[in-house]
Amino acid sequence: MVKPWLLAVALAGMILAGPAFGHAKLRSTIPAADAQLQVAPKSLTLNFNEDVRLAVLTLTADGKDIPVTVDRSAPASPQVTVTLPVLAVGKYQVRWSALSPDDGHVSNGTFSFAILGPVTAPATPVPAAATSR
Ligand SMILES: [Cu+2]
Repeated sequence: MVKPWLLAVALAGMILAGPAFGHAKLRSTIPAADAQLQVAPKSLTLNFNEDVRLAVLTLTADGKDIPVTVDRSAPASPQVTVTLPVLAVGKYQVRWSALSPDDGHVSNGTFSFAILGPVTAPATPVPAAATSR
């Protein structure tokens, strides 16, 4: 007779061993989901639990699509970063879809973040040589 706790341990072990069989899971993002930002982010980073190829990434603000370029030829990686255009104050929704090259599975999800402002132009560091006194 198998003791219930032993079964639970065995199940937990199977779940922990899961990544080899599972779909790519989004672990974290920069900016984080539901972040309230003072400054517009210049890029968006998605961290997954395994190598992925980003298939789709759409950014919408108030129902309007913000064009974002996804490099689909980039090598599979657990971390994917896309460059963002200059973003205004507002609420943004990110919709992503990622392919796991290992098993061909696609996972997807959405998250949002907000830029509260004030939004200044992207801070471009002044080249040291250009500052004259
Ligand atoms: Cu899978």
